[in-house]
Amino acid sequence: MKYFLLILAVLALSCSETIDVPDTPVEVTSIGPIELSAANVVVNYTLKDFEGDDAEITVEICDGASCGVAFEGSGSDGTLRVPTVPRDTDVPHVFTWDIGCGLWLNDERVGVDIAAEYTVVITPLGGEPFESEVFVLEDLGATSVMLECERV
Ligand SMILES: [Ca+2]
Repeated sequence: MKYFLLILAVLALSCSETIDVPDTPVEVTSIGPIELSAANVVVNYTLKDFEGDDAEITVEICDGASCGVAFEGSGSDGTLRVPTVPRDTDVPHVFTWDIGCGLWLNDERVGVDIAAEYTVVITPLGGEPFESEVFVLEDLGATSVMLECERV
């Protein structure tokens, strides 16, 4: 009996070791195309994770000087529990940015400039930031009329 318990203890120890397999962080593997749809900028992007873990992402809009968190619009895949299955493949997702509601910068909502050069930066929790090509809202077809926030 004593040996049996000893074997169980050894088995339990070796099992707990297998839990320490390192987790690979979620990767953003592409951003684009970036398009306009109604009052939203539609940001297509892909995520990849070796284990197929759900991702938590932060989506920021940067103008070269500062970055603010994009105000999420309708039809977006969200920023929490974003799926990355099938594992180890580029999984397509969509984030929609309500440009009328603008950005969160230092806990304040700030409006955007339709003529400014912006990039989208997506950062997965525990992973590396990925920056898009530069885009200009006006070039996507945005007008100043669209810069109204109906939800705040
Ligand atoms: Ca992972």
